[in-house]
Amino acid sequence: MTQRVTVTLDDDTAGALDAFMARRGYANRSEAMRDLIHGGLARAAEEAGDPPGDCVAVVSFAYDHDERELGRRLLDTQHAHHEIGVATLHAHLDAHHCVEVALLRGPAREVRPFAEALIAERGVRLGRLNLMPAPGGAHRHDRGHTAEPMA
Ligand code: NI
Repeated sequence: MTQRVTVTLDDDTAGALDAFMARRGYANRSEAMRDLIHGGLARAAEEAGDPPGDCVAVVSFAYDHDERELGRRLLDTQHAHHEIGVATLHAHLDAHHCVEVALLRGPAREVRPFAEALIAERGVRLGRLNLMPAPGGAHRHDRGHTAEPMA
């Protein structure tokens, strides 16, 4: 189901919208405005607090491979939170610089502090956290709880 909403924009705002669409490659205004509305609503939801159920989070950051013990500290921190880590992508950008993307899933009260701690590590730069409610809501954390012990 969709609804048609008519919006009146002053010329400056319409011009800014057209410039935004040109920069991002949008073909029509409805699509651009939908994305802008979704972005604004997501920010508003974030200001209102984290979702009560599970969330999915993408943490991205860059760091200097030469920073003393940093790679090791990041790895240790992630192992200590293995139950909310889903996947990690690491790329060696050049001889010194790494970029990492960690995908997390779990209760926001666990995911957010962990993500913020990663970003706050000394030597970590350009840290960004994108946290969203998990599609499908709560998720049973049965990994590691129901598995038979390894022989
Ligand atoms: Ni690397």
